[in-house]
Amino acid sequence: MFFEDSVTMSRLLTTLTLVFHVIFATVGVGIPIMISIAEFLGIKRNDQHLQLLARRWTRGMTVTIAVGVVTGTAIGLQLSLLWPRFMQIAGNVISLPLFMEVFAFFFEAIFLGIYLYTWDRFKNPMYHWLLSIPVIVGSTLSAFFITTVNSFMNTPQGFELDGNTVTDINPIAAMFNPATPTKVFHVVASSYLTSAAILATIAAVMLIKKKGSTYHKKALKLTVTATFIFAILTAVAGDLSAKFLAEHQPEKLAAGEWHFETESGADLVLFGTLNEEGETENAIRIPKALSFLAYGDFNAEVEGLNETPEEEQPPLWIHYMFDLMVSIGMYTLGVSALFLLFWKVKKWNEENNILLWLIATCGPLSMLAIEFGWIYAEEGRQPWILRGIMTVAEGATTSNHVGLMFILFTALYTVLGVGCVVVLRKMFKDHPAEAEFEDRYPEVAATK
Ligand code: HEB
Ligand code: HEB
Repeated sequence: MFFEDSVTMSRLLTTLTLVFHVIFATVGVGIPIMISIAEFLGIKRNDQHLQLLARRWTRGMTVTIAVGVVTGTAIGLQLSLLWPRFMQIAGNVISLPLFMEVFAFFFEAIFLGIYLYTWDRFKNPMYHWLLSIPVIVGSTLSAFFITTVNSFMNTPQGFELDGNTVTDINPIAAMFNPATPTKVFHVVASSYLTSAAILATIAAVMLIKKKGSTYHKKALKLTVTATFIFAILTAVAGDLSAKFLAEHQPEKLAAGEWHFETESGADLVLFGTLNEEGETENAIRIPKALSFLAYGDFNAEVEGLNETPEEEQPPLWIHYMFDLMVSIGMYTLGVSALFLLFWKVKKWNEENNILLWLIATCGPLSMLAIEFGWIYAEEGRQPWILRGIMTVAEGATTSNHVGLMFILFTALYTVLGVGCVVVLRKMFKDHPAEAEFEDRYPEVAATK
């Protein structure tokens, strides 16, 4: 039974934990920059609505951070428990950034604490705004360090392997491996995008429910503009990631694109199905686009999956993960562009329900794209846990109690997830923005 197979169960438990953690990690990385932008513009334009936005977003973030810490700690624990042989090698080489992530987190947490408790304490509010910078730096560094670890799994370097012993360790070379630049860029950009999109969703939903006010209209404009900018950044980073794969992990790109034979001027295959002979059917083919995506040249040669030995090929279903991720990216870019366009042409945005609904879908879809992106990146590395060095099966524990752990952790995440939603809803429902605005800025509220 698969329930007793320790490799399968270890993979399932790790997947469950990461899928859950990444929701909170993404928000933890992206919301600080949105808070900072809102506060900065609020001070510059003397706009109390924007300042209130920053305050309320900060309050919400403290709740998601708490969950992020618990799930992050669960990952740390599980890494040693479930992947002891992997950690034996990786722990030696890559423990520096693993440790540094904890450091970055403390850095972020300390400044977030100061930020939270020093609103209205400075004569010049810009000093308070300055405190948001170390929060951004801390959370983005957190993503940087942890992503270097993941990059290392894809392109391991910075050590020699002599049987089972690791020698010649160079932690800096391990951290700055070939996968690091594109992965860090794409992870950070997509976290910013997703956070902006989620905040846009909230504003749009409030306006659809006609519970919206000036506060939510301003929130909508700010968050959709940010969504647009970060969607462009994410697309640029994604393009660079594909070029990285073409050079360093061709089998991941080939499996993701259903590109089986090496050829120049390779077509890009979108969606479709595979028949019994393993041929692609019902797909949209964009001539030569894969060559362009991979090398910026329509006639470049792209390595096919057939060059990789069969037992080292990633699963072919990751094709759908890639296509869905890219489609969502294009969708958020399109919707936010449409909104900005109409903003210039006509000021009927916040009353147009169709546009509001389109924006409302961007947040949840972006979060899905994050999950699809990680699944693509991780499944695309299979069967390796350390590409070319150790397979997932070799890295796993042989304990047969993982099944029980799986049940316990599922229960934990259910409680955390439900708790988080309940607390956030209570926090914001019981204290609507308009009421808080009137409390805080009675003179301004009276004139508007
Ligand atoms: Fe993590 C936490 C991010 C993965 C471990 N993270 C955390 C945080 C963040 C993050 C931001 C903080 C909290 C909040 O803010 O919310 N991560 C991240 C990302 C990723 C990750 C982006 C990718 C997916 N992690 C991870 C992994 C691991 C981890 C893989 C393992 C190793 N985390 C962690 C921990 C924690 C966290 C442990 C808690 C805190 C401390 O540091 O202690
Ligand atoms: Fe992404 C991953 C591309 C969009 C999120 N991506 C990934 C990859 C690639 C890509 C190639 C792999 C890498 C490696 O493995 O190294 N994308 C892309 C493109 C696009 C995109 C081309 C279009 C524009 N994404 C996107 C979006 C999102 C994302 C929209 C969200 C929001 N991704 C992602 C993630 C991941 C990916 C999270 C995982 C991590 C890495 O980087 O890897």
